[in-house]
Amino acid sequence: MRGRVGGTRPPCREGHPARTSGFPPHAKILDVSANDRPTGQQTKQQSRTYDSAFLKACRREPVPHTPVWFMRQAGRSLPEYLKVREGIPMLESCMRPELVTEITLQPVRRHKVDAAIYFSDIVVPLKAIGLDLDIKPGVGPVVADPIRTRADLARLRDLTPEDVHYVTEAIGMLTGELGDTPLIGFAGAPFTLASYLVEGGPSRSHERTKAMMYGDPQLWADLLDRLAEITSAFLKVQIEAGASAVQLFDSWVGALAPADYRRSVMPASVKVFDAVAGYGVPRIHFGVGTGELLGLMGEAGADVVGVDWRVPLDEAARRVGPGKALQGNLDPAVLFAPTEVVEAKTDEVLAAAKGLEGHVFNLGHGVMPSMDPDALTRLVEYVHTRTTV
Ligand code: 1CP
Repeated sequence: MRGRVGGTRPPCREGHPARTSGFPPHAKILDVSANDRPTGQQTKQQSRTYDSAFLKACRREPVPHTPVWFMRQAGRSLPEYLKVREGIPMLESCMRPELVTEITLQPVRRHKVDAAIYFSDIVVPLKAIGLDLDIKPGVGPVVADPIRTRADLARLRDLTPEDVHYVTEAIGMLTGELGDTPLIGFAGAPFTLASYLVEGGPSRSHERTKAMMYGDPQLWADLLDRLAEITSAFLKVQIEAGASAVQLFDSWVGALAPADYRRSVMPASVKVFDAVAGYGVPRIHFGVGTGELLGLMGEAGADVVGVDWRVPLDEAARRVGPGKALQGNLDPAVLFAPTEVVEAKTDEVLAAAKGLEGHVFNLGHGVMPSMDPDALTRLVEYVHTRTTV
C-alpha cells in the first residue's frame, strides 16, 4: 500500500487511547502489529498541527515561510541539555519520559524551530527487545554480541508497544506541551541498524556488513526484513502516540552503489514506508552521501527526501523527480564561519530551493556538539525572515 500525503484534511479520530490523557495506560495501547488505523484518520495532535508550515511544506502546499528544524537539534550543543543529562547515561535518559520531554522541548524553546524531533536514538528499539548494547560517550552505539550468523537472527524478536512504553508516555506528555508545533518521530532504517549490529559498533567502511550483504544474500535479506518489522512497529508506536511526521534515518547507506541499494536494501525500506503509509503522516527519508541514491530513496516510499550538502537542491529535485518535497541542505560546518558567510550560504540554499514543490530547511547532516547554539537560533530567524511571504 502506498499512502498519499496531502489532499483533503482527514477527520480527527477522537477518543484515541493515546490522546485521552497525558499518560496513556499501557494496557490500552493499540496493537501496533496490526495496521488498524483506517487511512487518513488522525490523533488530536496530528489534527492540531495539520496547518503548521512544516507539515504544509511536507505536503507540498503553499507555506507562510520556509519551515526549519535541525537534525540532532535535541541534545549535543545546548548547555541546558548537558545540565539535565549530567550523570545520566544516554540510553537511560531515553527511557525517562520527563527527561525526554524536557530535552525534546529545549531546541523548540530556544531556537523557535518549526518542528520538534523526539529525543531518542536509533538503537533504542534494539535495546528494548533485549539486545546487549550501549551508547558509549564519544563513540556511539556498541553491540556486545554482534549479529553475524543465522542463529543470531533469533535474538531479533518482535517489538511490542509495552517494550517501549516510555516512548508512548513521553509523546503523550510532549504533545500536551508542544501545542501546534509538530513532533517528528524517527527510526533507523534497516541498513543503518544492520551496520551497527553486524560491525558491533560505528564503522567507516562497513566491511563486515557488506561482506554479509554480498556473501550471504539470503541471511542479509532475512536480517533486513527482521529489522524492517521492528522499525515499522517502533514508528507505529510513535505515530499512534501523536507524532505528526516520521523520519527514517539511513545515515550510512551512501556507502552503497545504486544497484546494490536497489537489490539489497530498498525492499526492506519499502516495507517500513508501506507499514506506516496508512496513517497519512509525512514520511521523510535521509542519508549522508546519498547523491547517487536520491531517486531510489524517494521511490522507496518517502514523501520528503532529505539531501545532504553535496548536491544542490535544484539538482536533487531533478534526481528525485516530481511529487516529493525536499529537506536540507546547508553544510553543518558553515555554522562555524562568520554570520555573513552563514547568511550567504543560506541564501544559496534558498535560491536552489526556489522552484521546489515543497522545501523544509535543515542542515545537510546533524548539529555538531561544538556548534554555537546562538548561530543556530540566528539561522532559524534568518530563514524565516528571508522566506516570509
Ligand atoms: O551521550 C550522548 O550525549 C551521546 C550523543 C548522542 C545523542 C544526543 C547519541 C549517540 N545519540 C543522540 C541522540 C540522537 N540520535 C537523536 C536525537 C534527536 C535529534 O536531536 O536529532 C537522533 C535523531 C539520533 C539518531 C542517530 N543515532 C543516528 C541517525 C542520525 C544521524 O545523525 O545520522 C545515528 C547514526 C545514531 C547513532 C549514534 N548515536 C550516538 C552517536 C554518537 C551515533 C553515531 C555513531 C557513529 O558515528 O556511527
